[in-house]
Amino acid sequence: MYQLLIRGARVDGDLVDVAVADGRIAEIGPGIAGAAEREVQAGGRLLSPPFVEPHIHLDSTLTAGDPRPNRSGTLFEGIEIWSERKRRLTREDVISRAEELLRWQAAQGVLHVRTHVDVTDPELLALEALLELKESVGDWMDLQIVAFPQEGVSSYPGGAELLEEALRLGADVVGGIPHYEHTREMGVASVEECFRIAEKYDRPVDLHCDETDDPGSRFLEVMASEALRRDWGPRVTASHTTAFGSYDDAYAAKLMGLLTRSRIHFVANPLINITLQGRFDSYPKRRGITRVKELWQNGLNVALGSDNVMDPWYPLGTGNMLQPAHMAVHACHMTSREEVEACFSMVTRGAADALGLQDYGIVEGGSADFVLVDAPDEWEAIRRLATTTLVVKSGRVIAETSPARTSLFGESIEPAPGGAGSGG
Ligand code: 17E
Ligand code: FE2
Repeated sequence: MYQLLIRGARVDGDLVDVAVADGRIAEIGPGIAGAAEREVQAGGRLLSPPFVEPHIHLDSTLTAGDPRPNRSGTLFEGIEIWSERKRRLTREDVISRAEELLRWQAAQGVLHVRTHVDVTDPELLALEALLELKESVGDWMDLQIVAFPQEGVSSYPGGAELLEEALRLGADVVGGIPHYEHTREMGVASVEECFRIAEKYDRPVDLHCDETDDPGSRFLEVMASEALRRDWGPRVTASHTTAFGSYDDAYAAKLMGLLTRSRIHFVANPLINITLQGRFDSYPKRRGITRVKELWQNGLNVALGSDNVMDPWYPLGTGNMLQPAHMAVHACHMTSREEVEACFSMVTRGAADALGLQDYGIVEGGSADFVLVDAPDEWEAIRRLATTTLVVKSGRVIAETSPARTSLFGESIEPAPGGAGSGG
């Protein structure tokens, strides 16, 4: 007796059944015989490994408008507003908002989340709250916590000590923000300090890096060089790197050579990058997004994150990973079939790789973590911003959603005349 049997799902283009026993995938293949405690007719829907959120700020989520909206729409005003809101944080406030967002994400098929948490706070209150939350949601959500010094490592009084204390308390990843430090030299020093702490506590590094339109912001080269020197590429992530979209092509070509040798990971946050950047431009207005397409074409791993949901930096969002994927298709010119499929991978497999996840994917013997999406393939999932109808964690169905069904003049109508993915 299987725990769960999914019938007629699309896996890597094949129509198969997937049988689950003891929380693991027991068998994948056509027409599996046998009974199960629960059988689900997938109707040809895409069965994907779970969505992975590689970059979000759970300490600030669901505070939009409090104490005031971000009128300029810039990163800097967002940091000022957050700095005010931060003084009023309580353990209950952080836990309830962060948990609410994790529940939204789990309901939409996200089972792994890497959150940044601001540690430029002498009390480390949000960090302690999220460490507690990480334990209490562990049954259904795999949470990684990045110690993120929002107001600087070198520039904030005691910033380096607070960052190190966060690692001592149990943060999983070392964060940083070199472009926000007072001077170029302090930025370089902060990157070196982040790597020193990461080495000492044997933790990965994930820095907010060059999140600006200033083409003079060149800390990515410092990160890549530090990673290369230690042969640490796979445990280093450069988040945002929006200035890379403003570098001239001669410098970009040199940098790309260093990046491919370093093998570090990238996280772009297209919803937020396209909203926060370009705010100091008149026209033409820059897109303010890193070179997602070129990084991907050069074989580097790129993941896409939400970054923010309803906070001082971004007033919208639901935590649905198809939204940043959809935005990347547009803002990064990823419109061919292969490119759209790559954008889907950037919120699943690519994000899992950036987070260093083991035991991820639809394989016999692997953990039974997967989702059913109301579309026949990845292209259609993004095109339709399709509903995730079923979320399975360790063989247990934890969320179910009925997709919207529409009739026009009394007859049912689908957003996909012609069926599976006619585009590309
Ligand atoms: N803080 C920061 O420095 N950059 C961001 N994109 C967010 C917070 C959301
Ligand atoms: Fe961020």
